[in-house]
Amino acid sequence: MNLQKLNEKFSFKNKTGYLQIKEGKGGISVIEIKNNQAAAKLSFQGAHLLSWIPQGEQEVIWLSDDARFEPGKSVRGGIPICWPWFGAHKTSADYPAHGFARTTGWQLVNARQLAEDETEITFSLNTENLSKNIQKMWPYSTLLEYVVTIGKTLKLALTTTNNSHKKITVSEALHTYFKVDNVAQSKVHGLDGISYLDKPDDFKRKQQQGLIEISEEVDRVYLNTEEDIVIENKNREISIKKQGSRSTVVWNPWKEVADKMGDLGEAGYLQMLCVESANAAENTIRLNPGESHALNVEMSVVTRSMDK
Ligand code: TA6
Repeated sequence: MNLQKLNEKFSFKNKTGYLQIKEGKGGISVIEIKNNQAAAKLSFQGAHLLSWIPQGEQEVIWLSDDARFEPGKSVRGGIPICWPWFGAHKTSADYPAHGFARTTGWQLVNARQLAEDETEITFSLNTENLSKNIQKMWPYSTLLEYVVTIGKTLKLALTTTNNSHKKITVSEALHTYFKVDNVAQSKVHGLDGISYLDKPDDFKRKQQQGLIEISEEVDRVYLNTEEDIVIENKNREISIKKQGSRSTVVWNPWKEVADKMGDLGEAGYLQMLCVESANAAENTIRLNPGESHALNVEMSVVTRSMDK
């Protein structure tokens, strides 16, 4: 559907806010949303949330200054949807890391204002409608629905429905890049005592001792945990609550890896911290024909005045 038709169908503007659809960088359509509680931006490619600014707060989501917006290319920052596999594909090294959902065009199904003045966006991705190349990688008819509710909190609901006649296994992550003043002064609460796979140390299984602090590359898949997470950074706390997610991934590339990646911008790695609500490794999801699974996340932010 072209921009004009999309706006005829979904855009609105009233005293409490607006929703409009514009052509973004790389010719990729972007939804811009504003209501009394927050502002947000989402890309049609990957149903990729690019920005969320609650009223009275600073931007919560980090987006690289050097992010590349090209059809089929993943964007460095925001909330990429890793699906139907997390990380490298188990058997085919030439398949895209983190699956194909984040680099594919999604359908906008609905956009509406809710009673509490939040804005609810619904995207869907039906693998039956995707390219032959993707269907070769994923030959199972699967429907993905993603409902994003933008307000004082940010609610994300990613639901996978197996419409095929075979059992499917899915690993997934809402790969959120949070914006922090200085990652070296951040503390991640909620994972003390939890086992994790330590990617930089050959995925060795270890146990978290206390808070997570970042002073080098950190790339860990915490397992069998539904714990709430709090990212503490200077005078701001970002809270992440989840349901239907048994893994939490914590990642910061630090300087050497960031420089090699080439799209994190000048010292961008110091302003970002990924805390990802996921189902990965031994927490992979198995769905029989007709079954569904929902991964739900709700984020909120509190900024304390510095003079306390
Ligand atoms: O979630 C952490 C991670 O798996 C890291 O290992 C790193 O690869 C990161 O995702 C970014 O992956 P991408 O494919 O977006 O460059």
